[in-house]
Amino acid sequence: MSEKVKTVCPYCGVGCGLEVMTSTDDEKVSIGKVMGDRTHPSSQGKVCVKGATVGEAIKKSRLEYPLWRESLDQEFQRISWDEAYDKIVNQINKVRDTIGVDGICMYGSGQFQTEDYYIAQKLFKGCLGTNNFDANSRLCMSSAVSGYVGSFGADGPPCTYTDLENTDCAFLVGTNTADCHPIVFNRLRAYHKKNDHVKMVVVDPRRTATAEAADLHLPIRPGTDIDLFNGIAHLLQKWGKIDPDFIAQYTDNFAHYQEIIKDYPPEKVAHICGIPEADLVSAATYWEQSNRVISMWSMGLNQSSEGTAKIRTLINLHLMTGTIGKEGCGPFSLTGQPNAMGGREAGGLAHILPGYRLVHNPEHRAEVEQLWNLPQNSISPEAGKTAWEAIMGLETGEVQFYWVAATNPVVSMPDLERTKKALQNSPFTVYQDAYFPTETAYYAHLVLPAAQWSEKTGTMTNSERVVTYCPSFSEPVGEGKADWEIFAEVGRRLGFEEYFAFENSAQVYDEYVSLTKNRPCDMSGLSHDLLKQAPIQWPFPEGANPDDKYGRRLYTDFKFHTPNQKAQFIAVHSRGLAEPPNPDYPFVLTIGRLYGHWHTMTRTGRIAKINKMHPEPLLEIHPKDAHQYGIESGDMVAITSLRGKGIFKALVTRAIAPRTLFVPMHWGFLWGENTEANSLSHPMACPVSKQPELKACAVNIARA
Ligand SMILES: Nc1nc2c(c(=O)[nH]1)N[C@H]1C(S)=C(S)[C@@H](COP(=O)(O)OP(=O)(O)OC[C@H]3O[C@@H](n4cnc5c(=O)[nH]c(N)nc54)[C@H](O)[C@@H]3O)O[C@H]1N2
Ligand SMILES: Nc1nc2c(c(=O)[nH]1)N[C@H]1C(S)=C(S)[C@@H](COP(=O)(O)OP(=O)(O)OC[C@H]3O[C@@H](n4cnc5c(=O)[nH]c(N)nc54)[C@H](O)[C@@H]3O)O[C@H]1N2
Ligand code: SF4
Ligand SMILES: [Mo]
Repeated sequence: MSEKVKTVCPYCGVGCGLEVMTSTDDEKVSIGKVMGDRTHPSSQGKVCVKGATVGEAIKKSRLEYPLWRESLDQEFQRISWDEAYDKIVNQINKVRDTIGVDGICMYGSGQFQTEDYYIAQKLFKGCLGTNNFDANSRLCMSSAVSGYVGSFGADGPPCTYTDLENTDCAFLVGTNTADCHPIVFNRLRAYHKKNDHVKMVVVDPRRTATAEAADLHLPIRPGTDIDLFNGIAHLLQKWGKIDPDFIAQYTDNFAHYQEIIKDYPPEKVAHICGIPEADLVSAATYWEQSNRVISMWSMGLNQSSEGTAKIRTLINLHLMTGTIGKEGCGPFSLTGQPNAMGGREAGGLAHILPGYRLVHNPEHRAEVEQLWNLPQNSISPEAGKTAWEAIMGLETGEVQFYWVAATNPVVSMPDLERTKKALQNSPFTVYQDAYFPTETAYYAHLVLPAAQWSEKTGTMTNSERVVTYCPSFSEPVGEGKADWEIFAEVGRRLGFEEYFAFENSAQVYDEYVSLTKNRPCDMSGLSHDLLKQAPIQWPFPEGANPDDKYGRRLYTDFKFHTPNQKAQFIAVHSRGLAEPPNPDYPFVLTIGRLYGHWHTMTRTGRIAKINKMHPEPLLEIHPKDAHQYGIESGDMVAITSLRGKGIFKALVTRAIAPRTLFVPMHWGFLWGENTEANSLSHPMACPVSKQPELKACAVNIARA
């Protein structure tokens, strides 16, 4: 028997709708062809190579049973779930009784479904009373979150993808959209091609596939985005292309900002950014001549030691020109992971709570305590440990129970050698993943088999706030369980039975959406039953019209979530890179992504078509630098930083700015020798968002 199932792609934050062909033989379901779902509003039937091939790796190399070892030098032994739960509960209780509950940490993921996220928050922040839940989104989206919160008073990307098809100018900064958000890029590109007046500007030190398609590419020096934005603002101000009514009625702090941007004449800015002055003027002219401007960004801005300030200075440009809350306008953060957005909504970072609430806000804590039926002051007023702070806690011994789920930090965390040492110091690491082995399994005491996409039911929210229902349509492999079920069972065994009395994920979802009521991300009108019919964009409060599912942007009334409802300008100068190039390490290394591979390759490394596309990681280097060091394409090059080293094959190319190098992040120690990019990177982070500067570290090179 064969069937067609609708779901969402489990890779990137574009959130493409998929139709998966399944066939059932002897009650065993196998996954067949995967196609785009034409009825999905976000993707309209399109998919990229990752979505199209996802079925091929779902059942390969899976972890089937819980495995345990007393210490990292021993072999794993199979144990039962009962034994695994006992070990977790015993260690949690031991840590609570000895060093206290803040010795317990979870490190989760934007690849959780919202239901997984929600149950983990309830267990950690509510029942246990520690905010030590952070996610890989700390390395990914946290600057976007704090940028929106700072400027608008709440998180939430205000745009919808339809704005891409109604703009006069798309301003893409620090995003290789063509490779990393391909279907969003296709929508924009098709519209751009059809409409001569529409401009596309790309700001990126590399000439990426995205930059190739642009009318104007600004290959700025890494880390000079704030200078560029302040420089554009300087010109707009000088030309009088600002919206004084909008500024007066709907914003604060413009006068201070005006003072700051005086310091940014074009000749100075062009020099700092390393671009021709004429190109800077062209970029500002596009803003000037366009009534509708949409900006898009991802890791080139977020992964920065001044990530929040970068995003807020970009938002400044929208505030001064009144390009927000209107069709074809707005500052649009592209989320990386399939459910990074759901994680934000459910409170899945160490400083936030479900429903876009903040740990530091006493009213927010009280509301959540009440909704959870917990005694007053159950939720700690202190933000928990961020991704990197938890690693530091393992180093010092402050963390004695470390639970990792749906992320592979032994590839993706900064300063990998230090990360590995810290993990070796961990008395108890639980690692919950679908695949085995992965690099992180080598550092775990207990590994738990997770059911993954296609094997568990839940929801995910994409970059434009569209929530899609993802049903289970095949059996978990071995004894794999949904993440939320594992968290709930641990909660029950810790004595919190009444808080985790859920029979299925639909019930979890019903409780979760009730916590969003009257919040900026109100989705209290959603349920699994409703979402089974079609994906729906939030806000979607109880009683919302079910026919009005898509195409709504935020802030159409220009009322923001700050106390006086006004958006806030920020007036700042750049502090530059945390680790600038210097005589010993004269290059800036930037680490990012390739079109075909997904992160640490647990799925895409097992797909023949994708491996053929990208057989190995290459080091991109400019011909001028290559010549100076006697390097030719194909030569092996040793890269060193203060923290570690790597050896990569060179690709000499003009697609990268001189004195800047690029390597992909994907190849951990299981997939290559000396190809761990993050052994070079550093953990220095934005002071507001605590997001590490994964996009830039100082390195030296030599022929290997
Ligand atoms: N194929 C593929 N797609 C993916 C993923 C994947 O693994 N593979 N992962 C998903 C996830 S989780 C994420 S977060 C997104 C990431 O999506 P992107 O952010 O688009 O991807 P990156 O390659 O990490 O970085 C984007 C660009 O930032 C540029 N950059 C570096 N430094 C600076 C700077 O100082 N200023 C500016 N303006 N630009 C700079 C880099 O040159 C790079 O081209 O992709 C998502 N989509
Ligand atoms: N230098 C540098 N470092 C970076 C970045 C960069 O640009 N430069 N990008 C950063 C960013 S933005 C991100 S998002 C991270 C990504 O880094 P990671 O999160 O480490 O990467 P993934 O390979 O996506 O890891 C997800 C894991 O979850 C497993 N998995 C999949 N589905 C499920 C499930 O349903 N349940 C469970 N329990 N497991 C599941 C997969 O097998 C995989 O092992 O890397 C960060 N690190
Ligand atoms: S663009 Fe993203 S969501 Fe769409 S198919 Fe590709 S990886 Fe999946
Ligand atoms: Mo990400």
